Amino acid sequence: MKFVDYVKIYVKAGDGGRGCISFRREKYVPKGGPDGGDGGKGGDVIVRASSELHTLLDHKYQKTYKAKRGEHGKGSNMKGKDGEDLVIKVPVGTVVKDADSEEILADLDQDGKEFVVARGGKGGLGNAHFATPTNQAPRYAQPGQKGEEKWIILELKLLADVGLIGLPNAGKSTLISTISSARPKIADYPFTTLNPVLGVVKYKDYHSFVVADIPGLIEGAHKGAGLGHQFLRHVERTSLILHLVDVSDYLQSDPVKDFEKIQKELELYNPELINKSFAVVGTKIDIAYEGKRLKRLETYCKEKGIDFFPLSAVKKEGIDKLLEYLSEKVSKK
Ligand SMILES: Nc1nc2c(ncn2[C@@H]2O[C@H](COP(=O)(O)OP(=O)(O)OP(=O)(O)O)[C@@H](O)[C@H]2O)c(=O)[nH]1
Ligand SMILES: [Mg+2]
Repeated sequence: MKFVDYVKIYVKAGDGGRGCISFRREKYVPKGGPDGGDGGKGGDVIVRASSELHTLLDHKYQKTYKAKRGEHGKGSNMKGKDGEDLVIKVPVGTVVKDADSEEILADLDQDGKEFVVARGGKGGLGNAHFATPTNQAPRYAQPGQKGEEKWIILELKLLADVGLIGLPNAGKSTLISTISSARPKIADYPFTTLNPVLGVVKYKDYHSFVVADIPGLIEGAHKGAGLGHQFLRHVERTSLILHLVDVSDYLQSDPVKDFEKIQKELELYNPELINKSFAVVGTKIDIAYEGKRLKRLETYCKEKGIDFFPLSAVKKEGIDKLLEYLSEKVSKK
């Protein structure tokens, strides 16, 4: 299934129906009074969160949503039927924004939560409302009001407790596969994971929590390098970031520089991200024989007071310690 987490759509609520101009015509009643009915109300456009959906894909292809108009009023004081509301279903975690002002209109963070993005126009009053002692046969009725219309942005921000970030190949997908039932693709080339993947983690008697595997980041991601930083929006709502750094002997790079590069990208994307609580994970220690890079990162984290967890997802070393830490942290959020 394709993952789409950002769409811009156009919504138009239904116009109100026209009020009716009509006069009673009955046998033996020569001059009947006005009996024009009111127009019906136009349908609203409603955005509703549904746990059955996991992507905004449908809205990538359908861009325009129009609710039904209200019917016009009729004679004999008959009110026009209200237009039906139009419900746009979106995944839980979708934020609705006004496309022009970028103002957040609603945060649909629970199943069933909904928001009226465009209100239907009121129906016009029929001429029956306008009879006065001096004008008993008004030839006037109101038009219906226009339904609201606007461009809106739907942005899906996954609801996870812990976000896994790091350079491509750092071992994010391998870790989430080891600790949850999520099975993202794993391979020894960069950008294997193209979309965020969620996994539920349950450790001992602790409450379960949700981890998100975020596609790999590289230097310049904020300018669009690699897959860009577009997936970082999913990290914004996590309570904890786990920054994975490959410390194996197979890489030549300085692990501290690798770490700082990605921290810089986080900051450029949203300065609040680096104030979030986070911990560093040194991955692939089963192939850190000499352990120089591992030591370097470990020392750096110690100096900076950063929580550090060396582990091997493949050999399942260091996993319990990390899970205990995460379970504790997440339960205290
Ligand atoms: N020896 C060893 N190899 C590992 C370990 N964790 C991951 N790998 C290997 O490292 C490579 C990359 O792992 P992935 O889990 O796909 O890395 P990723 O961070 O998800 O990569 P992207 O999705 O491209 O960002 C794969 O070949 C894994 O088998 C580990 O603990 N030990
Ligand atoms: Mg991956």
